[in-house]
Order: sequence, then structure tokens, then C-alpha cells
Amino acid sequence: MRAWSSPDVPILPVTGPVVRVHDTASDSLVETRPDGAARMYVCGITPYDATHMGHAATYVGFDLLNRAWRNAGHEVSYVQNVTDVDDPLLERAAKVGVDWADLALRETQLFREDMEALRVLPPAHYTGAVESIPEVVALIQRLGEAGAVYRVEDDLYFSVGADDTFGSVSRLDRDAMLAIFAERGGDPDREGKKDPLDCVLWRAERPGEPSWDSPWGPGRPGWHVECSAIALDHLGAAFDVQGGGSDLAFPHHEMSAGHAQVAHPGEPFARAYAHAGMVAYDGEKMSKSRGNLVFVSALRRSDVDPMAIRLALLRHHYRSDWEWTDDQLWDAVDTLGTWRRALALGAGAPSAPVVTAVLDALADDLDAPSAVAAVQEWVESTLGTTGLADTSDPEAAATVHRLLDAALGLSL
Ligand code: 5CA
Ligand code: ZN
Repeated sequence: MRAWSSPDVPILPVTGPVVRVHDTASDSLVETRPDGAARMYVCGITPYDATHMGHAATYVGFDLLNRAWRNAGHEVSYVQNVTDVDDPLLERAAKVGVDWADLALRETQLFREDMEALRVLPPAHYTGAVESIPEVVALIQRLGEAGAVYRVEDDLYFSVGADDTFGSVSRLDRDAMLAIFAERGGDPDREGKKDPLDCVLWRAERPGEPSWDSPWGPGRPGWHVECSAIALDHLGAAFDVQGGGSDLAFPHHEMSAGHAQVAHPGEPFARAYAHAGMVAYDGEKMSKSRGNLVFVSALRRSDVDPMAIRLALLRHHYRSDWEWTDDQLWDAVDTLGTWRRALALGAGAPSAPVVTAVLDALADDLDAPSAVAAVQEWVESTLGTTGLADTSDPEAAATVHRLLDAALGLSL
């Protein structure tokens, strides 16, 4: 599948520090140590509705990692999927009476436009579930050879017991796993399963559902194996960071890791699992199923500057759970106005300290709020908000302009 077009990213004159991220599996900050290009897989959308602020926050969060790596001198190999066939998409398509494939195409295109507007760097491989069916089939066959697959009626299941590290990504106890599994697409109560936590690898054709041929008859891929197959195909095992929202830690990332680790014994799926916090609206997690949504595209249609949306998101640490309110957006609009005034001066307060502060903050678990605060301080010194205006650095504005673009994705 085609991704979206890449903005030009300025090269900074200084190299950023080693990048550290929080790893859910070890519940600690870990240094990323890419050998060759830094390899990142971030779970993509299920395209049945428009991009909301929660999605945007997650993708902007991982965009900061992409940028921090580049600023630290690494090439980045970035892969993202599109879950372009799955239960929620088929259910929505049936409910609104549109063809599921048309709905997926339309919402994927809207997502591309939203990502472009927000200056999120595109993945090198943007891959749909449908187009990866050959890789999914090959991975299921490999899991079968490892004795990790069994049938329930015509569906194929993955035996979580085949991965002796199962549970190590989310670190949940079994009761918690069982409860969450049922809430997030799992079927713990289905008869015939060996373990209630076992997940579907291949779902046999049901009446009215799309299907593809396979050695096990017509059907479609399970959700988790889609991501393991796509990530392994483009990145190989033991890639640097697997990313997504915290609602994906279990079962999704646990299961994907389980598949990959059975197929590639002795190697972890990813070296680190990074999870973004959940954005709420009206007191609850913003979600397509609840319908409490603020869409990026709707704001864009109302002439809101996408850079203000991005700044409003950057003011929250990617790992924190927070609630979207419209006043945060208007506040970001005002802040950008002040920043643009300072940048228009050309000269300003010395830029070297703000460059260091921003790169350091972002390399330290993508601490965008601290980076934004450092920029704000530079702006206030430059404008003389609290004392004398400091315009001692004649090149300051040009440097800060490049810094904002390269490190924070804010093109002003
Ligand atoms: N297609 C799967 C991943 S393979 C999926 O979860 N799609 S999604 O459209 O439901 O979500 C896309 C991404 O947005 C996921 O990383 C998810 O964790 C994240 N996300 C969804 N809702 C929120 C929210 N309210 N706040 C933050 N991130 C969210
Ligand atoms: Zn995924």
C-alpha cells in the first residue's frame, strides 16, 4: 500500500544523544541500541472511521521517536500496518450499508491526509492485512511445524502455551489477562480451546464475510498474526521498538510477540515495547466504538492550523493518559502566534542551549512537554516577556526554526 508523502526534514548541525524509551516488558527506561538502521513497527489503524485525537497522539508520539533517532544519526526503518479486514471494520460496513473494502480505502486515505497535515513522517512500508495474506499463511505454517497450532471446527488457534515467555510483554496476571482478553476481541469462552487465552490465527469463511484461499480452506487472518507477519517480513525478529497505544499491550502485542517468538526461538519479537497513553474525551477513552470523538479532519475542515493540533498533543507526555478539551487547542493557537512573533525577529536569545535542551528532552523517553517548555523559555527571553529582550544571537531564529521542524515536527 502507498504511505503518505514525507515532509522535508532539516538536518541539524548537532547530533542528539542516545535515545531512551520506556519498555513495558521490563517496566523501565531502556537505551535503544540500533545495529544499522533503527527498526520500528507501530500498529496502524483499523480504517472504519476517521482519525481521532487519540490516534493522532499515538502516531505523533512515535513520530518523535523516529525524529529523535534521525537526530541521533540513525537511519530509521519504519513499518506500519493497516488492519484493512477485521471484525470491527466488517461490522461497521454492514451497519452503514457500504462495501467493507470501499470503507477501508476511504478511511485509510483520510488517515494519510491527516498524517501529512500533522507532519508525521511516513513509514517506509505501509502494509495492509489483505496484501500480507501470503506472509500470514507462511507464518501460520511455521507455527504449525512448531506444534503451536490447532483447529477448533474450521478455525485455527495459536497455543499460547507454546511460547514459554508468554505474559512477559504485558506482565499481567492470568486473571487480568482473561478479563481483558474478552473485552478486546478475544473469545475465552469458546468450547474446544486448549487454553481460554489461545487466539485465532485463521478464521474460516463465514456467510457474507470476505475470504481468501489458504491451505486450510477459505478464510481470513486473525488480528494478532497480521502484525507479527508484517513486522517479521519487513524488519526481522528482535527489531528495536514495537509501538502502539497502551490498549494494545494485551492481548495484541503479547500475542504478536508470542507468534514471532515461537517462529524464531531464542529471539525476542522486539527489544522494547513502547506504549502511548490513552486520550479521553467527555470522561471516557476516546474510541470509535463509544463515539466520543474529536476528528483531526473535522478540525482541519474548520481551518484549524494542523501545527496547533500537533502542539496541543505535544504538551502531553506520550505515556500519560489525559483528556482532550477544546481550550487546549485554542491555547496552542495562541502559543504558536507568540512563537511566530519571536521567530520573525531573526535575532534572538542564544540558540545553543535550547537546541541541547530540546534534543536531550526528546531522547529522554520522548519528553515533548519539557522540550516545549524549553522553546517557550527561549521565546520569552527573545521577546523580553519578563525583562529585557535578548537578541544577542543573530542566527537564533533560523536555528530554532530548524530545530522545531526536525525535532518536534512543527513547521512554523
Ligand atoms: N489496527 C489495530 C492495531 S494493529 C488498532 O488498534 N487500530 S485502531 O484504529 O483501533 O487504533 C490505532 C492506534 O491508535 C492504536 O495504536 C491504538 O492503541 C491507538 N488508540 C486508539 N484509541 C486511542 C486513544 N483514545 N488514545 C490514544 N491512542 C489510541
Ligand atoms: Zn497491530
